[in-house]
Amino acid sequence: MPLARSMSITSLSGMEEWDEEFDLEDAVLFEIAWEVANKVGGIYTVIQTKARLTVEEWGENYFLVGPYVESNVRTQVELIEPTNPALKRTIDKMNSSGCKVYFGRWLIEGSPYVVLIDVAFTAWSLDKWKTELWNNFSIGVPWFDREANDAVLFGFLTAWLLGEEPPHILAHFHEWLAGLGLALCRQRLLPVATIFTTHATLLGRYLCAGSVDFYNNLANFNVDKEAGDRQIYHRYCLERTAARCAHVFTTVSQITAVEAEHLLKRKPDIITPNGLNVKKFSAMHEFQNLHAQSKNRIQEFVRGHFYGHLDFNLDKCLFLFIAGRYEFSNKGADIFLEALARLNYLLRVNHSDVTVVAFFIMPARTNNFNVETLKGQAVRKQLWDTAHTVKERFGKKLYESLLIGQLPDVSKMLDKEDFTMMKRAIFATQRQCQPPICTHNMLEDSTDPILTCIRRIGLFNSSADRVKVIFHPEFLSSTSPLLPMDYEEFVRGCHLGVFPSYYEPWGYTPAECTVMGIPSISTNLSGFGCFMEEHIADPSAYGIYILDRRYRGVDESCNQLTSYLFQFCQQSRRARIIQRNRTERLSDLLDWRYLGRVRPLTLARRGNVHSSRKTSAQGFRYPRPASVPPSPALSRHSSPHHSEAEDEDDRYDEDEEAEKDRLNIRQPLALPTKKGPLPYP
Ligand code: G6P
Ligand code: 1S3
Repeated sequence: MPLARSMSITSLSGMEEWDEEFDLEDAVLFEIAWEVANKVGGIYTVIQTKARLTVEEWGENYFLVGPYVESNVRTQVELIEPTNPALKRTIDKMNSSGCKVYFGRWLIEGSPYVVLIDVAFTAWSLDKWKTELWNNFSIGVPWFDREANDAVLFGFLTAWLLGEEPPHILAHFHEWLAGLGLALCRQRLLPVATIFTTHATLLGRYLCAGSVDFYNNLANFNVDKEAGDRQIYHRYCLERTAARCAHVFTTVSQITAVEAEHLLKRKPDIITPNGLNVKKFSAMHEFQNLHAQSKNRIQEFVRGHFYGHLDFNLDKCLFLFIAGRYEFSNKGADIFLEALARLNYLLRVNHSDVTVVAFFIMPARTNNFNVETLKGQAVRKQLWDTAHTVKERFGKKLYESLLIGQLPDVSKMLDKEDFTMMKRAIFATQRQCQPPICTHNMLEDSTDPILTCIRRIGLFNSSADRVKVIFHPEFLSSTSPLLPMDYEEFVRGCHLGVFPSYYEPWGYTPAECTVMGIPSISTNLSGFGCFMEEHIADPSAYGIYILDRRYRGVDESCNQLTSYLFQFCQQSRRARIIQRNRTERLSDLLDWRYLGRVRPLTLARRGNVHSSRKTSAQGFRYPRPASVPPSPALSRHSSPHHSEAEDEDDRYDEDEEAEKDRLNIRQPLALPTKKGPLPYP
């Protein structure tokens, strides 16, 4: 039986002495994760956004520990000599014993120190450490699981780093990939106070991705068998060991706490919702301007992508998107596509003049952009250049005519050459095929879940379709030749983020939308959705739509999603602007500064908590916007239902509305001083 199962979590071996001598000045905080300076998923965002505040709090005594990945280090890390003498001695010793450990500053806000471990360099120890893992924990890791092998190397090297010359150490480990280091600290009786945060359970992720009624069967799963059936038993053991051994076990949402209790067999001691590093603009209109600027850039891309088929009004075009790790059903891409097909039907039968372009930003295996997509942008550029050249020539003739005191003969301003140039450019826009769905050449095109679903529902970007789909199977980058925007710019330019996840412990994507003032759809199975439902009286009035995936069947949820989307498409521009203002006002709620980060010191001082399972924001509730009339019949602005005509005699002035809301909301949220009270009672 793995040690974790038999080890009592209250046996805080090695900690008693540490607790007695505890002095804040001496304490050093290590935060250990595979995603330190290494973007894989959401944990990167947690650590990166929290860094500035943690550095403010811990100063020179804060160190992040992650894997050494050369390409990341070249672009994100400045390597320097270790600043802490004890840590320097440890790193020197490890390096002279056949390891490669680097020290540097991660070039993000707060510039935290990072210790980066080259696990591959120590692969020669793998067999020895696996034997030790088996002897001490009864966990056997198969040779072919590269990720688990890395986790073993990373775990032993982390424990070596922490155990060599331990000062008063608090070590916060994230997710199973980093968890073995924690278990080793406990097994070796190191005087290290440990915290383990799970951001998703392995089994939860795997079970949800299959055809399992997950939430109704949480208590009934035979966890060992389920893990074995999916060939992840060894990974599961590593995860469960870390959760069981930690002095303090945390997770990011209530829903994942329940999941962890059943699947990892330990109830989290505290729930720590994820925050963001929110930057507020001094003027409200500033983020609205940014929306307009970014939207223009997306429109440019769309002009190129749909060249030859631009038979829709871009001014009446709404940009929707889903983004994240490519887990087709876990992230709800399946029901989003189905709802888009239904929306397409509704917009068509209602003769709507709105066109929806839905972007899917989910990385998959590709061998680069496809020719047709690149050609689209080239054609657009050529048209732009042609228009520019003709404009220059036109301007020159006009100028010369004015110089000699004559009004120009407009019919002669464009000559044959100009017309030939323009005709040639127009001919180049002719196209025999439909605008592509996918921007890249997919390696698994015929089996790809998004493409397969699109083939089934028939959303092929045809002229008659009011809903167009663009699948960009790569994360966005400002250096892309196709869509040169980074993710933040892209989100700002969109109208609605759609994240109908089935499995989502937290869900950063809708949170990021919120702080940028972009409405979003999440679900009551996501940590974020539940958190917002708990803390906001009328979430949809703030542009936070929460889909019911908990108590409804898939088809019903899909209908609800379709109705949210259809209602959103019926909003006037004015209503969208007001809604964005409201959404943006929620950003304080998601700021690390007010969200009460995991205070490792407090947790560690408690040694171990007797499970209270509280969230740091418990009790607080955002009121509905003052300007939303209480009766649903009058509540036009809180509901996207109302029509353009209704807007004509709109009695809400945007500024007046903002002022009412400010008086209602800002007051209770008067921001606390650093040491002052949190806005949550
Ligand atoms: C922002 C800009 C406005 C623009 C509007 C477009 O609010 O400040 O100038 O008209 O965005 O909103 P829409 O929802 O149509 O993209
Ligand atoms: C996980 O990343 P994911 O997208 O694989 O951790 C994130 C940070 O806690 C969380 O937001 C997300 O729901 C989890 O799924």
